[in-house]
Amino acid sequence: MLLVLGRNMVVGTANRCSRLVLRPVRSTVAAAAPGRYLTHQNGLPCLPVPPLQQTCDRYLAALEPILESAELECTKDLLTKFQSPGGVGERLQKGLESRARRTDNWLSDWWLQAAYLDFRMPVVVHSSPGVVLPRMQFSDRQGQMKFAAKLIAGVLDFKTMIDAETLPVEYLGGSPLCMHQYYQILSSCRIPGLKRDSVVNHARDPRPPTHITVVHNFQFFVLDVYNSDRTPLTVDQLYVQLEKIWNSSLQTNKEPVGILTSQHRNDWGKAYVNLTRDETNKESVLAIQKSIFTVCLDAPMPRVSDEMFRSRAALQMLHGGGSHWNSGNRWFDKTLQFIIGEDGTCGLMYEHAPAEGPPIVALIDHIVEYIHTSGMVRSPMAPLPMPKKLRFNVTPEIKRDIENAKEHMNTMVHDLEVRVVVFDQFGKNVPKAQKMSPDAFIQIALQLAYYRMHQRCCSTYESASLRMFKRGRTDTIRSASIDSANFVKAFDDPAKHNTEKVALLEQAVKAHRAYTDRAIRGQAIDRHLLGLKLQAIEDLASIPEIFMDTAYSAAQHFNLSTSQVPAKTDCVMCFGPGVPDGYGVCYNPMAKHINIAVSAFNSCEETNAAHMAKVLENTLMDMRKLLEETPKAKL
Ligand code: COA
Ligand code: HC5
Repeated sequence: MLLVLGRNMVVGTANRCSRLVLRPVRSTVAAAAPGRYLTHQNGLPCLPVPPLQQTCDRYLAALEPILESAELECTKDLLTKFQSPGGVGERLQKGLESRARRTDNWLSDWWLQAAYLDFRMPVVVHSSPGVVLPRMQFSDRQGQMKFAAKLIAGVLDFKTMIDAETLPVEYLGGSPLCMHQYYQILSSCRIPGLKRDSVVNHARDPRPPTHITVVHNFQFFVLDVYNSDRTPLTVDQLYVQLEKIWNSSLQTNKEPVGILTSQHRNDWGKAYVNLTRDETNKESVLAIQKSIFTVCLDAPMPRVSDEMFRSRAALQMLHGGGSHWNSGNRWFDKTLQFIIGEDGTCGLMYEHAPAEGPPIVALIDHIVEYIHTSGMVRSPMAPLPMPKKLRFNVTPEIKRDIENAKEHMNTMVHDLEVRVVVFDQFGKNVPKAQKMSPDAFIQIALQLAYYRMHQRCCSTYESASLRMFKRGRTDTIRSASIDSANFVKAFDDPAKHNTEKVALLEQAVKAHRAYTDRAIRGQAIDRHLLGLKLQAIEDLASIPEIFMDTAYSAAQHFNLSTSQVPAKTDCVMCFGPGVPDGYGVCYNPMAKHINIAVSAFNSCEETNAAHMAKVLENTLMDMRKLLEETPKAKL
């Protein structure tokens, strides 16, 4: 079973370019046997600290397309001063280098704090991504529960590999990747604090959890998913247990205690203290936090056209539709929440602190394969105990916190617009045929689409994996470059010849791919700059001027926040914009089509997700047309 399902984990084949690849399990189960995990991890290189001058030079180049020249001159002076011999930069760089010698990864703990645990905005919309699976073939309650049972069995099957440390090692650009994140996604949960959050992981407890939590009609249940002989419950057994849960949570008037987790983190931190003062509540919260994962059996959502189905599903994954729909049917702090509706909607949302998208997507690919290969095998039905309902005592104060959370959630729901499109004109095939990196091609199309809508270039974030390094997370590929700016300004200029436009496109794509290669090898600028800033906070009485500069805030104001998350499954991932006047764009490029989700805030006059999605589709087609109609310039 492990081998068959394991083989399905292959998400690509080794190639000369950088792409996440799970090595076929037949050869790697042996290589990744228990105990080998640590050997593998210990063999990974440590994240380097890039040279100071290199980062300063590249930072200046990255500012060029997004700043006016007068501002740029001012920043240039600040940078010269910063990196002068014996100056502040040198001192901080030495501090960072020393930190790198003392730790496995000079960045990862800082990154976890700065990007997640210190971030006080709600995790809903502002941090937690969603994954929308293709619409499943069920349209009633029985179908919903049968599917949930299979999904749970699929996750438990994946967990067997995690527990046995036999997960195949992933590769990127020919290099083995850090597998640490896979061990962080089950049995873990975020916990709110008054000023800073934390994450707990119970997977390595002396008695690791054997239960999941199931939530239906805002009521939480503990479902033990292992038999007394430690074998996982069969799909059949799980189905019977889910029916019991369903039938004992038919009331629809329960207080949505889970909606508290959607609040601003400081508010939730205060409400948490209040909630957990009561012993029963404390035990219930602990049971959710410790559970292996959560399954949300959602109430039906408003019907929409087939065209809008995935967009509505994306919203259901990101926020649940508001307090009148499914937003109370969640525990947003839970690392993994699978969400299943009655009408074939399914997907998940995950709390981002412990891991990036790729491990989550590998799990999804595994579950989908599992669901297709496993039937409802009838197993002998020894009676199982009734899943335990988690009780909450709701005092007037808690009730008030819930009402505040509901109101705030509904404001967020009204503000978020998401448009999912399946761009079906081409996928990775067309850029590959043009000898271009598909990811770079899509990123440059995004640059052009933004320029067409807003008549300017903007600071752009694309996630790059740092998992070539021990405990690596991400760095930023700044897709707005001098080369992309030259291209987007020329594209709609009738005075320019097509051969020139093609040459500029080729140059922009090449430059993007080169940036990507530097980023995944730990030579990008954003995390280094963050490290220098945090080192300054630790070492100095004042923050260096380069971080107080308006150029620095402009560079951090990512109007385009983007990420490629490839999957074998025909799914789409989504997340909210990074800034009030920005877009969140997540895409899954398949061989012949691209699934794209674009988000924006309704409260911002200038942005419009549906319009951006349309412009992006047109732009992709225009770029192909240009390439196909223009004879290549002789170089
Ligand atoms: N000519 C022909 N083919 C090319 C090519 C070229 N010039 N350049 C690349 N290709 C091919 C590659 O070989 C690869 O082939 P495959 O489909 O057989 O695997 C394919 O095109 C894709 O390569 P490319 O589009 O260049 O992108 P990538 O797969 O290397 O991905 C990143 C780039 C930045 C997405 C990747 O490096 C990364 O970091 N991924 C992780 C991102 C992440 O963590 N996201 C989630 C954050 S929560
Ligand atoms: C299920 C996949 C979700 C992708 C989420 C993602 O890309 O998060 C980025 C993480 C990072 O460190 O780059 C952050 N981003 C949403 C701002 C792009």
